[in-house]
Amino acid sequence: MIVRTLEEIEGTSREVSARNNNWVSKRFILAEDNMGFSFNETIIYANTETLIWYKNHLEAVYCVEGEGEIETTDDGIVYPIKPGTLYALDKHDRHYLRAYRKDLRLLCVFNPPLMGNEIHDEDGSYVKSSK
Ligand code: 9YT
Repeated sequence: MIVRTLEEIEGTSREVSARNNNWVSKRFILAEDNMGFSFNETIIYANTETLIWYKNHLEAVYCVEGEGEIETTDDGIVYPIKPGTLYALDKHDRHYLRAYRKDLRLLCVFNPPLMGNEIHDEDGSYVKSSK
């Protein structure tokens, strides 16, 4: 059984910030936990826009706080995000993630699981994990 709290994660290597400081991710479950997925709480800071393209991962995202939108770059469709909304990047969809005037608090599941130290590279992806 694994039991972890936010307080235990904050200030450790499981708390990872974006290079541009658009987000912080608290990584509850990682590849090393051998669950087959990873599970994070991510705060997307208010009034930010982040280009994301997970070429090597699938991600499901559930919003529990805040308001924002995603815009898929292939077709320009904008999907509003508010508490209770889930989106799943089942086609490795390249997209902009925007938080409006309040921080977005998102619960994120990745398959394959994150190793732990991933931050977005210049095109918004994470490198392929070795697991
Ligand atoms: C929603 C999203 O992908 N935000 C970027 C951070 C990512 N969730 C992570 O690494 O935890």
